[in-house]
Amino acid sequence: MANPLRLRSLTRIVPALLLAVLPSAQCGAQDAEDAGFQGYLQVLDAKARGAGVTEATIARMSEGLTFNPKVIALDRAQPGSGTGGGTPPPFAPYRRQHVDSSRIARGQAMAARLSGIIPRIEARYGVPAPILLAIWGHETDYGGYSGDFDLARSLATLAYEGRRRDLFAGEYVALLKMVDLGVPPSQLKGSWAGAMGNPQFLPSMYLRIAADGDGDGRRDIWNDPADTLASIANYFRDAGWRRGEPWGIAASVPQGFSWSAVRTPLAAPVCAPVHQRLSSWKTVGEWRRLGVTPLGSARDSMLTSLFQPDGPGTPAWLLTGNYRVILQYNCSNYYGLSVGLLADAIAR
Ligand SMILES: [Ca+2]
Repeated sequence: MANPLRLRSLTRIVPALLLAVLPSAQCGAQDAEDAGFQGYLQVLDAKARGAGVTEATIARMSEGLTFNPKVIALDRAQPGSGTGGGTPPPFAPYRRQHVDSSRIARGQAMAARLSGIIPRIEARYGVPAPILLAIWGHETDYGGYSGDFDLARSLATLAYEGRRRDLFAGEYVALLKMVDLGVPPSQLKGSWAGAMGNPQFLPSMYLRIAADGDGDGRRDIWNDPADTLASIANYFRDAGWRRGEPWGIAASVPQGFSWSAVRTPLAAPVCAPVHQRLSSWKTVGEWRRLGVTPLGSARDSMLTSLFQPDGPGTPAWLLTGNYRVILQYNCSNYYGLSVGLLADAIAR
């Protein structure tokens, strides 16, 4: 089973600027690439057949499919696939960009518009609606953009290129299974890395997690807000969101606080650099004894880790296990914090 943390990190929206600076197609090389690609499509077809996909769908989806060099260029431009390392950028500008007044207001307007269905979804999955809306707001700006790459073409190209062949071959087969389940192929557009719809699910995630929020028998994560929220909620419940627990709480850290004493001794099996920036786990009561004070009410027995992304004298947070669930959706501390803060602002 592919690791969902890595899957999520592939689905970031890459600035449109990048597209503008891609080299123009090198025709000879591309012809050779296309020939190899056409051969590889037969391998994918066989995999799909082995997984029980119908012949009609296999033929329909692979017909006329071509290699997409733009997808490979975008993949190679990803953070972590070459450049990177060094000091992390500051959080404050990220926060200003993602937790802005417009995104807050539109989240609140969406909450008001969906007030008829929200209580049912919250009761069923145990995840607060502001968290679901904040994810939706981060992923696609509440459906404002969800990508227009042809997903069959993107996934087959990434599988053919081979850096993560098993992962993307599996996603290609999952995409075909969606068609067998009745999802119209015209719907299958998304990010260059294969994420689609309001919650930016990969095909395997759609098959496993997408939910029917309005009970019409379809799981429409592209157009239906109820299905969108229920699907994100189902993801969170599945990832271990604890009902009734916050994601975190702002905290004040005393001057001269000794960070070295609270450094985490654990190396996370996945996404280690992200988890490494968070302190060891302590109860709120233990943090209080170290002089770290929650800025609001917090149960003394609640287990949290401390994070002060921009260093001494800047905002800090005590983060619960639910914060780590947000990281499972997209493994980035700034994403996680920004989702939590947007959710708090929407709830206000
Ligand atoms: Ca539905």
